[in-house]
Amino acid sequence: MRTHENTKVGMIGLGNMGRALADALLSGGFQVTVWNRTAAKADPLVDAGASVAASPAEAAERSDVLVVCLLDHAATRAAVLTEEAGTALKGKALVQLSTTTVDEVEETARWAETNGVAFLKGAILVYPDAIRAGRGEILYGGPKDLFDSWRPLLDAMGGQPCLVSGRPADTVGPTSACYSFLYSALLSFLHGAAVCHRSGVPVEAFTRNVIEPFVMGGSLMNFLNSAGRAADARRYDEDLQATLDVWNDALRQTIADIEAIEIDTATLRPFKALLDRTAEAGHGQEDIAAVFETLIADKR
Ligand code: FVH
Repeated sequence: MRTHENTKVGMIGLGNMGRALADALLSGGFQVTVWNRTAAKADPLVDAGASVAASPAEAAERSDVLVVCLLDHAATRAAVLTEEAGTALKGKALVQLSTTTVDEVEETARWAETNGVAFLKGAILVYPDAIRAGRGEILYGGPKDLFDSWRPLLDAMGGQPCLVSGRPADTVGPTSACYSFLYSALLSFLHGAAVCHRSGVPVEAFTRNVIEPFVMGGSLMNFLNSAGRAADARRYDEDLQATLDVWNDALRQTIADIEAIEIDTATLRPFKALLDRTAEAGHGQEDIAAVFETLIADKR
């Protein structure tokens, strides 16, 4: 029976996220061997009980499973997808947590198969502090028996592992969808913060008095659930609360107001163009969720 204490984990990459993963594994009682291109980043982890390998292949040699969290696929290819590491990992497992594209996941999967290495692709959706606190969501793709057999390790790295598919590359779609939402939300928040700042409202007050009740009070989820149901059904005329034309006119006024105080509206103009195109396509008197039809119809 594999226990935390007798499971040897190799951790490749000690950037902001890799260090958090290594911290979480050490806190979970695993035996951790680390490698990083810039060796000094390993020092605090050695103080916390990790040992250091001279190369990724040596970390693989000394481990049952290798967890990779490097900048990208190019770094992974250079450091991990080598003949030496392949030989050292034969019969063991690789967990790739770096952000990569579908083609790159498939290249890693081919490398793993060629070398007799079991492979899980993971996609991290949270900041390092959430991983350390055990409330970090990570999506996984790979064989279910592999996911299940490494579950204690995956639980230790953030506490919220979720298997989305038996195919490693299938993690990329939901991850891109989540990042698309996150980038829009974060950049839109910063845009709102800039508008408040220019209007003399402290960003902290905007966050506390406007955004927090909107998010925590459930209004945002109401908007999202309603739009999601309409998109899934592809029906935009049921339970109509506000027409797309009304949303579009309010956006026109919002852009004019924000331009008047000389804050850039670059984040809003693509949304206006999307609403205009959706209205031109005949959805003006329907729900704003009809934008979904424009998005799946073309790539302009
Ligand atoms: N940090 C986060 O919150 C996000 C959450 C969402 C998912 N990401 C992904 O995690 C991967 C690593 O991100 P990171 O934040 O840890 O990134 P850095 O702190 O910049 O560390 C990068 C590590 O990669 C090493 N590295 C870079 N290039 C190479 C190379 N050519 N050969 C070997 N190693 C390389 C770098 O080494 P060093 O600069 O310390 O020597 C770091 O270990 C990433 O895919 C995010 O999208 C994190």
